[in-house]
Amino acid sequence: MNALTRRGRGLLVAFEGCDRSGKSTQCQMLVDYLKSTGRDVAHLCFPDRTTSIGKSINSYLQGTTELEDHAIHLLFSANRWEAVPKIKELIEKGTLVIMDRYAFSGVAFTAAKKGFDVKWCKNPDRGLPSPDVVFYLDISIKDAEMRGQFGEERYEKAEFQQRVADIYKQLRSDDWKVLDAMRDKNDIHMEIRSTLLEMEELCRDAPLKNL
Ligand code: T5A
Ligand code: NA
Repeated sequence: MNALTRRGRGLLVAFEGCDRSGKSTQCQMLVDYLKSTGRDVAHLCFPDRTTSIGKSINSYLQGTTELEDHAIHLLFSANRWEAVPKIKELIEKGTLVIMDRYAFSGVAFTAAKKGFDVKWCKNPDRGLPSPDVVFYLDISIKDAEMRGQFGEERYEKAEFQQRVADIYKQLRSDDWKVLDAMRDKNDIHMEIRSTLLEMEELCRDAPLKNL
């Protein structure tokens, strides 16, 4: 039997990277592929702009409202915490949970602001389910800027994105798979697929950890 169709706990997978690195493209390709194999899969996005907290985040990102920097950081974290019961339930029933951004985005984007350190930024997310694997789409800010619509939302400025990239570098650990985001999207997808198979084999009998 293919490892991706075997029963057991689900796998928690996160995609991270600077804006326009191709996260949503790869999440969608992976979700479509897994569905085509008959696999039970859930696709989550953070921020989840559909909840009441998410609606406040959305208007902040679009520049319609202003929020104090600590306050918006806590809202991004709260927006993940409100999804935890669902994430745990999905993982327990064997679902592969694919997340477009997660806590590392929260840390990287706030710590890139003046007056914030990584340690403070990590605190509100402590205790969240830890992803089994983080796919980091690595792109230079110059290349990201060449892609569509860079510059429309609040954080989409080259200088700020460079600081975000520097913080992501500090956050990387051994469970991160760093992918060259400038390759053809199908090549990136194939690498993600094969890593996922390996990870599922490794994590099947281990409990989900916490951040
Ligand atoms: N944020 C988020 C915080 O500050 N704190 C937090 O806690 C969280 C969770 C919104 C903002 O919120 C911040 C970070 C963000 O600034 P979002 O909703 O994820 O986050 O942002 P979006 O604007 O939706 O998405 P991104 O800008 O991050 O883009 P993606 O998803 O990385 O890129 P994608 O897939 O949309 O692709 C961008 C373009 O590149 C092309 C695509 O077709 C598209 O045109 N492309 C490729 N081109 C060539 N080769 C490839 N391999 C390509 N892959 C994609
Ligand atoms: Na996206």
